Amino acid sequence: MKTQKVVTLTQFISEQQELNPAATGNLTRIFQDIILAAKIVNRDVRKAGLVDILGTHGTTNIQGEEVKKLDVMANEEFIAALSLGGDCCAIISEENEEIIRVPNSNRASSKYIVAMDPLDGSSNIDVNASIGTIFSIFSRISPVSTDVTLEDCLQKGRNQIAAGYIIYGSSTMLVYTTGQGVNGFTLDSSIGEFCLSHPNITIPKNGSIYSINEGNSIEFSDALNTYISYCKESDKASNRPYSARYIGSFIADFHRNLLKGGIFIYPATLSSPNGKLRLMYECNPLAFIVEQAGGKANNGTTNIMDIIPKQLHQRVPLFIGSENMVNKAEEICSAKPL
Ligand code: AHM
Ligand code: MG
Repeated sequence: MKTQKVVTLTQFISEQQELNPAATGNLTRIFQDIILAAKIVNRDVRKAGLVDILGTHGTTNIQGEEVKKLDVMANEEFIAALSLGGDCCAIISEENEEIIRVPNSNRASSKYIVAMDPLDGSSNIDVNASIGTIFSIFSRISPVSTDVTLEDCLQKGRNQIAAGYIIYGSSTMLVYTTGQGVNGFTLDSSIGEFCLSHPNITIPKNGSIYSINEGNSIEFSDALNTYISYCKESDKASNRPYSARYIGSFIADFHRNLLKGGIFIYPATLSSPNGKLRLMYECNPLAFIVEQAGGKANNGTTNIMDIIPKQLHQRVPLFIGSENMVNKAEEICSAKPL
């Protein structure tokens, strides 16, 4: 019987590091922190359906401990793992208004800043749909011996050193890039390891899925509604009409479109002119991944990773996915802007 070689995420990262003579190993260590937190959050997410049995948020469970909401728990797990590791000096989290400055992060290796959405799509927990963690890693600009500044944290997406996400779906996967392609690892819970399952992920240049909350179309620009009508037209050559697929959990919608080809849009609307999704820890990391996979992400006109952030929790409109689909949406939308 032929046995297949299993490559774990830890092995894969170490091998990648050995190929890079300039690597110091610090990034590898920060990944270890993220992997540990991901496994803990995965364990908690898998117990989500038992919340009613074990206690709900604000109550105590059968062990007499206070039960926290899953997104609060995930935030605490990631902050704890990143703070203990010693290579991260600051964290930007969707759950925290301010920069989290990691105490005692004055080691020479403590140069990384991590921006994260610890549990995206958390409104889907109650209905057992996929949710995810998104992360983006970049280096501070100021010297390590000084306090981390706002300028260190407000860097454009082009400066990302690594980015990734964990999807807690029918299986749990970690997908990441360090700028040398995109690889996906599935958690084998029997051995507690993420194993390489999706090497060198590429997104098809053309897809046949469009993902947008069309219920808001009364608030969309005329140009965007023209693009949506385009998606529904019949044209065999371009695979139209496209299929509409929208779960309302960004990672789940993104992951499907990454593997199958498609476009995800969270646009500007009349009541939310900057859209809903956050630049630093939702749009930038997935823009890095999609670009590394051969796709594209913009805000309708500008590449997401070229946007200079002005605020930690800044929102931006987002068009992301298969390159030709994003180009077409841009072409139609730029003809008739909002
Ligand atoms: P969250 O960070 O509060 O979970 O919100 C982000 C989520 C995304 O996962 C998803 O794409 C979007 O909100 C769905 O929004 P809407 O319900 O407006 O379509
Ligand atoms: Mg979110």
